[in-house]
Amino acid sequence: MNRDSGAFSNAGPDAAALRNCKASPVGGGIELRKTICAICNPLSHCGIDAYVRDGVVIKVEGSDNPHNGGTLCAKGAASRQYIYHKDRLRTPLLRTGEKGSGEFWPISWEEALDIAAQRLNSIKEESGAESVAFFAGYPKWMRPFLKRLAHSFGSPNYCTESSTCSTAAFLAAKLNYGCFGRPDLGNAKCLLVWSANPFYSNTSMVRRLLDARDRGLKIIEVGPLVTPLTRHADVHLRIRPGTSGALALGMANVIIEEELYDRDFVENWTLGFDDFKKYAGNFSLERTEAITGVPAHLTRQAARLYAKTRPAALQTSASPTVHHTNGVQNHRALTALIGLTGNFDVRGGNYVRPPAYLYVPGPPSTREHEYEQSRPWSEMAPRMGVERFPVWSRVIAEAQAMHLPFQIQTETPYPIRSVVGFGLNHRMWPGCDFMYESLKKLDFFLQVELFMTDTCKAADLILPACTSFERSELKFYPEKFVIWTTPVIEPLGDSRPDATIIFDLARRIAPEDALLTRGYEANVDWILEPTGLTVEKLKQHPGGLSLKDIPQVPFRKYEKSGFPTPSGKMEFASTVLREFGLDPLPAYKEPELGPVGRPELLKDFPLILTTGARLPMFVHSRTFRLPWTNGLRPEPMLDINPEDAANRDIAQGDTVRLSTPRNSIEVKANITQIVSRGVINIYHGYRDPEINTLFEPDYLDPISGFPGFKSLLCKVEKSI
Ligand SMILES: Nc1nc2c(c(=O)[nH]1)N[C@H]1C(S)=C(S)[C@@H](COP(=O)(O)OP(=O)(O)OC[C@H]3O[C@@H](n4cnc5c(=O)[nH]c(N)nc54)[C@H](O)[C@@H]3O)O[C@H]1N2
Ligand SMILES: Nc1nc2c(c(=O)[nH]1)N[C@H]1C(S)=C(S)[C@@H](COP(=O)(O)OP(=O)(O)OC[C@H]3O[C@@H](n4cnc5c(=O)[nH]c(N)nc54)[C@H](O)[C@@H]3O)O[C@H]1N2
Ligand code: SF4
Ligand SMILES: [Mo]
Repeated sequence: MNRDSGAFSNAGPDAAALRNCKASPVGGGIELRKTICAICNPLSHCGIDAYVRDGVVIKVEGSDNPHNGGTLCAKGAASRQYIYHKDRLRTPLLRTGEKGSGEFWPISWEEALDIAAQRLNSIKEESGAESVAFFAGYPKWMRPFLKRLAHSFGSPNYCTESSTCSTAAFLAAKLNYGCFGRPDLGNAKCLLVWSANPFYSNTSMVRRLLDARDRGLKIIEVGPLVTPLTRHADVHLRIRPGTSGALALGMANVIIEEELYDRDFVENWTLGFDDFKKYAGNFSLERTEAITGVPAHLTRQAARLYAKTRPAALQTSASPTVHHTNGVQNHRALTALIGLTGNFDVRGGNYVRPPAYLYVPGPPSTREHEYEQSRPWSEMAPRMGVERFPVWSRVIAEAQAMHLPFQIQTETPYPIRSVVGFGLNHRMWPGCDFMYESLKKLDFFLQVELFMTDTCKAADLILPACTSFERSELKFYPEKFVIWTTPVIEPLGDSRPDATIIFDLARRIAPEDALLTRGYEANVDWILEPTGLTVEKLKQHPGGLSLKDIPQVPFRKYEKSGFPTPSGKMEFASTVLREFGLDPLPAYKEPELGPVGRPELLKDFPLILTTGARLPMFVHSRTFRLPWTNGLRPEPMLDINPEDAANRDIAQGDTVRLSTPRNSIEVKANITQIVSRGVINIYHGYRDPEINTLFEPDYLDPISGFPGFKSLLCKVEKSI
């Protein structure tokens, strides 16, 4: 297929050409300094050339970092607006008014750290260390240090934004395989993209994807929305939100019936295949079509294409398939297709590589996970939510943050009296008003943030953090590249890097941890030890270092050591789920508040709401405040199909009321074919209206605790 030469063109400059075409003059007091952008996720973190004059960033460009090769997205291009925004916190602030009033008084760092230590240590003494929860929001770079701090303080309650992102997908993959394999895109001949839209959510992958397409890669896309990927796809399976499990079982049924599966792998390396085969047999193409809305012939075509084109890889997403009340089982069903077709840990399939650092696959491997867990679980109180989400607690080494507001409110089995939040955004939670009220109930809420957000207003003490431009951090890239960044400017005002704050707190609240008290760089050196790298060595390469002579990780590692599951095999029938009395097969259940799950609601709420499909210019709550990015969509909008709009007399740009059984909000209508009839799509994270008030706080998958953000009955009416 010919690629358009428009917005998604792959014709990026190579590194040498890039160096020659730099427009910005260097000299005359302008210096070029290298750093990374950390506005979006750690699989991106593009290299940046920052032009600095008189200690101020005056311009940014994409650097020759092999990951982004000179490119930046709209958000990264707006970095100056992010760094210098008027809402940036510049000094520690102590609450003086009522909680929520936003009245604070500036104090010094010494005072602030002493107050924090005094409050945290006395709550620990009175109620136990577990009554302090530590939380990291979407920012991730401080996580290993924060987790260690929590454990060394004595609290098992370290949790993160990943309680709504990626971890449920990881959990599902772990139940099936014990580990997780990413697509080996460079060698795949077919890519099954199951609910991911890299054109918006992972732009640095797009060049590689289009290169592979030029080499003849077949693409199958699964997802309810039309995306920029759709025009590159050979088949698009446009499912009803929340029905991935049924579609995957329907595809598995075709693959098994037509004997397209990998008999050798299935016979030697799997557990529960016969039961799986029998169960999948219930998902005839007709029944699958009735559930998912995908025409039978397309499901068959996709199943054949994926199973017959070897090797084939599955690209899953961190969130859309698990943002449902049936998410884990759906995700298990679709990742089962990898083993069924013999594409697990093979060249061009889903390739398992040990983690390097912070979600980036290696090699080399660091000691990140060993570092984080400074105290065994057995020496701490049970984690919050362990009874409610026992499977999560067995498999995932964090607490489930969706339970946090419940335990603050009920104080059962023990009270949570304090939260130490790094970038905590209450609007991330379903029923975010309930989360906000819960935060206000705390005895001591310490928030470390870049900006004065609404969540900050519920805090007792706010500490100002700084951006990636103002700090040093360790960053590995899958392209065998590593960088220890040097701050390109001084931290704004009195702000400090999160890591500095953590190590300063550690000296006051975890003084017996001999490693933590040695400070940031010594801790990074400890983590780096198996790689042979040190911070000192990395400092000699301020632009980053290419890692040479790293041996290739072998394929089919299970042939040597088995799968890291209880049975040592890939588990179509999960031993862990069986142990907890749950269905061991990836059984399909309807989304709870869906047209089949709750037919009695259909009369009043006839549409299906899916929230949070990514937009290229926004990252959750972060970039709404930047003029360049916000200018691309100045007002919140919901996407509605032309027929649904016409039936409701709604015209483009009309103000409409979007309601669920819990709440309703007003927003503008965007009439578009990207959603099918019956589906409403809206971005999340807006300050006003608050999308997540539409969800009950307990609208959660009982296995993972993940919110059902992407399937919920709703209605839309024209506002009068
Ligand atoms: N309805 C709906 N809700 C969703 C989703 C959805 O699809 N639909 N998606 C879910 C998913 S997958 C995710 S990942 C979450 C997003 O989770 P959130 O944690 O809400 O993400 P952000 O808004 O990006 O970041 C939170 C805060 O971190 C602050 N911050 C940024 N950088 C730093 C830093 O370096 N240090 C510190 N201390 N703070 C910093 C930002 O200013 C921001 O206020 O939302 C979830 N919520
Ligand atoms: N620009 C930008 N990039 C981001 C982020 C951001 O906020 N902005 N957030 C980052 C984060 S935290 C995450 S988790 C990732 C997520 O990013 P992606 O993995 O790309 O996920 P989405 O864009 O939410 O959704 C991708 C597609 O999933 C499909 N989908 C929606 N509902 C369903 C469903 O019920 N079933 C199936 N099978 N498919 C469905 C839709 O068709 C949608 O186009 O993006 C990361 N990158
Ligand atoms: S926001 Fe854009 S420039 Fe920054 S890391 Fe993400 S993709 Fe790269
Ligand atoms: Mo996410």
